[in-house]
Amino acid sequence: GAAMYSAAAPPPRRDFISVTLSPEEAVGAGGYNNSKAWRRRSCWRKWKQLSRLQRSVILFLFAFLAVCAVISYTSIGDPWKSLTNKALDDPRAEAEAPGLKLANPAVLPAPQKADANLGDYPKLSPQKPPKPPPVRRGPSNLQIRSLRRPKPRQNPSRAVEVPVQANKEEKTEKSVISWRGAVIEPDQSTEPPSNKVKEPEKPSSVESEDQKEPVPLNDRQMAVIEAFRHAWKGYKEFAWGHDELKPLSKSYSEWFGLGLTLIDALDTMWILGLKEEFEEARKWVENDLVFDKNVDVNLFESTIRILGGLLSTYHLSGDSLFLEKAKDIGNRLMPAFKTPSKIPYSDVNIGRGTAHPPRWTSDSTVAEVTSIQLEFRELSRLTGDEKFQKAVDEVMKQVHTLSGKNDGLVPMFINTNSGQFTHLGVYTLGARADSYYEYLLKQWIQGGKKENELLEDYMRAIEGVKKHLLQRSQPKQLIFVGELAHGHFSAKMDHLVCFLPGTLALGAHNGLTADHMKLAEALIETCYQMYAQVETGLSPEIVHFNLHTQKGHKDVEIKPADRHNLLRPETVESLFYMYRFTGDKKYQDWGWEILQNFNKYTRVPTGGYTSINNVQNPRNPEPRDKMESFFLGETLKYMFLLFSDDVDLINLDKYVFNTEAHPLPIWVPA
Ligand code: DMJ
Repeated sequence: GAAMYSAAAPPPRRDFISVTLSPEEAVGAGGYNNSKAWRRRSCWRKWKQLSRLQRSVILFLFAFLAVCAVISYTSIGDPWKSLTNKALDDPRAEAEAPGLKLANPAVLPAPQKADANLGDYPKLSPQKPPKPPPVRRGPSNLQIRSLRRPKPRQNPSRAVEVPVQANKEEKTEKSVISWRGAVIEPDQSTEPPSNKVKEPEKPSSVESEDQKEPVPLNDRQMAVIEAFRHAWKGYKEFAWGHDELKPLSKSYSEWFGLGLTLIDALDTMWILGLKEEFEEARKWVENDLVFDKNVDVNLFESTIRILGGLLSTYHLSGDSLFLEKAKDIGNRLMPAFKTPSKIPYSDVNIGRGTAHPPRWTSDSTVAEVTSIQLEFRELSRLTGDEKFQKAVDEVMKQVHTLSGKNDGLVPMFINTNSGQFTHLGVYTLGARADSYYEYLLKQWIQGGKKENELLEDYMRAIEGVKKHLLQRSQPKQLIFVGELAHGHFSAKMDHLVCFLPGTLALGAHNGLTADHMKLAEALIETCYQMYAQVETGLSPEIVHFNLHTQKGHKDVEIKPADRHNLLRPETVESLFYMYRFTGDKKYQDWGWEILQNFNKYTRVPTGGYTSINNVQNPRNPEPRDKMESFFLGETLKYMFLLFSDDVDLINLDKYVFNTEAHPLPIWVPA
């Protein structure tokens, strides 16, 4: 190649000849004047011919041009960037994609559809507590299908508009209610009721009934139906129309002589879909239930079981017979409120229209006078007669302002003359105080979450529980609710207290602090252990928790006087709420264990179930020969609801259960 080059090229210069040429270049070099090699050579030659100064000037110019090029490149990017910012500054863009502008614009691509990025940005409604996972797992409706009920005999939906006292006090402001960490979003609460009373709207469950697909019952629900039928068999055969079955002696006992078990069980039969049994019981109510009797009844017990049972059955069935009976008993109970203080007496003679306190005292029980409100308030709403509501609201108003509370915790007695608490200094969530706390929350829910005093009292009381009554047991560290007597803590807990986890969970579901749900979860575990740690797997009436580790000792200790079981509902009730709100199947499993143990130790072969005297002796639990009405009214009802996956089977956003498990409607705006 060098030879060919030298033949065609000008005389070589050493430094130049050293350039390596490919054959093609050589050809080109020989053949074409405008070849790259030639141009390169001539440029280089010219460069070499320049003076040092000239070269410096040229180099400077090159450098200057390079700087200009960089600057102009940057300014070419600017219109791109400003376009992006313009789009973000556009208020319409902001409206379409709120919050988008706050994102780092540097990383934004060209403007794009606003909602493409929205999923990444949480909506700003932080006051709503996170919803529990939906529990509905099967086809909806059960109640409806299972009701297999008669058509309502009378459509109760005609509106009668009458003013009601409590509604006059309504405050329509929609401010956020807040109490020491409890925040209730106004949107969550229902509209304040109008000041007109309505005949009941057809309950939603009844309305939608015919359109809903039947939900097949599962095996556990079938087992509850079987248990109910077995209990009913005994009642029907040996105690029909009487208060309680005595299943061993195949007879009955009377308390008020008003068919207590039959009335308490009416809505359970409805919910379980026991149409024939329901029809038969209805006939008894129509033909044989007479309140015009010279008999003393306990105001609280007859309100929660009879008035409550009749009202809920009326709502579920739409049958006006039950409303008529409810009005009758409601009116007959009113003399109880004629006291110097307006705090009602414990007993009423429903035939004579007279009332009196127990023989030995003029005191009433606090839980009793504060756990009749749901029923009387609903009776006012249904009848348009405000006297029922006025009477029970007056009690709450007085109790709200009374002294003698301890951080929201109330004593157990109240005097009907003075209207003051008595026997001060003893605080429990068990007998004589329990449902006071339950009804604070439930009245607030019933009335559409607008009666702030009720909520305040409830929240304060739960703080009081946390401050004074909670302790941990040994060895399992179970959180339990003890009692306080004149400053001394006692590790005693009634089974009755096991309503509390369910109530706390209901409050949390209605927007109260999530902290309540945590406590509910801890307490329901404790209530379950009150069954699981006992020989029969059934809880005694009262337990004492161990505060100190002792070798061979469980958390739960039982005193001989406390080892009976009355077939009470509270733990199963709370299991139902916990399952509804969490969907955690363990609660169903615990309830299933309890049902099996009731079957094992309390079932009487000839019909019925019985209370037992000794939960610690599986070989002889010592049957007591009595089936309490709440076993059918509450325990089996809550079992059935616990095993259901249908949240519309007594939807807890539409109904509130009274303390005897009778569902009453939550008041909705007119
Ligand atoms: C029922 O009558 C009610 O649940 C009441 O609130 C407490 N006692 C019994 C059930 O244990």
